Amino acid sequence: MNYRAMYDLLAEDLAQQGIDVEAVKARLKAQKIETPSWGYANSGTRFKAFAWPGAAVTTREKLDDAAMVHKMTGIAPSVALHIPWDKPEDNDYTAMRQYAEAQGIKLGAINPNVFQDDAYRLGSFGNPNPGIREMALDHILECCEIMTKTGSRDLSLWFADGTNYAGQDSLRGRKRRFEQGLQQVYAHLPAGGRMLIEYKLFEPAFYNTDLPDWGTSYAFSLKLGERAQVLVDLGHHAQGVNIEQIVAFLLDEGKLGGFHFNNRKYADDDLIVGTVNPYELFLIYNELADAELGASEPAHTTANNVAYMIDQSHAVEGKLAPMIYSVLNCQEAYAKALLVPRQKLAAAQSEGDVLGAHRILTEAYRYDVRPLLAVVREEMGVPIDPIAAYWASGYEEKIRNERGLAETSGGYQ
Ligand code: PSV
Ligand code: MN
Repeated sequence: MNYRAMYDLLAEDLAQQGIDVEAVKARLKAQKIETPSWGYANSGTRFKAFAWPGAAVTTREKLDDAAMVHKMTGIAPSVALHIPWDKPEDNDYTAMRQYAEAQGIKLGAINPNVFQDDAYRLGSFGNPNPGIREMALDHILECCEIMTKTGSRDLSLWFADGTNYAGQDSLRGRKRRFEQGLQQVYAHLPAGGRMLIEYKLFEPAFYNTDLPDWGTSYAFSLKLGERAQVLVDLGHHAQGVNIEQIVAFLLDEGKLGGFHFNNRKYADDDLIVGTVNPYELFLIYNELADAELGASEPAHTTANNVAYMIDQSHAVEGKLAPMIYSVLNCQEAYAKALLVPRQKLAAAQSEGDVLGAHRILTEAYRYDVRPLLAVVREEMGVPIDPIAAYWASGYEEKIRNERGLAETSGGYQ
């Protein structure tokens, strides 16, 4: 692809639309997507986990892989941790942080795990047994302390809580127990720390989940205070839900804290973002870009503090290449969103020009942004084609030879 010539044509066209291409490039260079430590380890469905040759087992290996994704893309500078999957045997999170920084990345959001222990069969914060609720609280408070050592801003909370049968437990009781648990955590957030509350419509509980939708997370975050915000995991909605509208609402209320990118064509959330519906991803980024660029508060401030994270652990398509692909899909969606001529769009909207407004938006989506991204990457000093560069780097063969086929996932060594 002669991307230079194509870029010149595109830049000329954008100038005519009144879009400052240098400002677009600056925003693209500042974009950040966090990758998950658990995305580099083996995983699968509840029927089978197919081991991938070279998949990471230790947290060091996961950090090495995340650093490689950052090296290829230039926009994945941090990695989310899952505790206890990433708990060091000696509890030395400072050493873990130093190791990550030596690889050129930072430690990101801390994800407590209150769903894997046998004690959590009937839930964590929702559990009818106060002793189990206490155990969950202790673990999450330990995670708050870990945040100070890892330098993490975000405590990312997801609960597997819920019930499977009508009458199994009191729905109002569970709601109140949750409220109490979250309040106790909120009171212990470290200075500068935030609490992100994730929701999921079903699974592993199927009659009800205690945090089933954005409205529930929003209501709790409102009661808790301004350091509690909502985390939108793209996989956790029913098929027809208009996610961009949820994003717009939360932005406007100053309550959008973060994303877990993936794809909702799965009964969980581990498919590469933007592979089935790149237009939807563009529409989500369009809301974000609109808030970022607009002067209206609190949407503007909120949009500039969103934690963009991937939550995918690929089962059949390898590990690093799909992670790079996911980062690039977010980059492409953001690039297109930045090309929307917002004044023109606002004018068409206020005139009630239904089709005109729709066309202005979709024309931006139809731009081929590959030449723009090639130039951005060239200027950032990262490979112009990150996927091809990854395959050519020899990294996949290296980890395959060094690590072999692991049966397990997890553990920091
Ligand atoms: C649950 O499905 C989830 O989306 C939560 O974010 C967890 O932290 C993550 O997956 C990994 O289990
Ligand atoms: Mn998630």
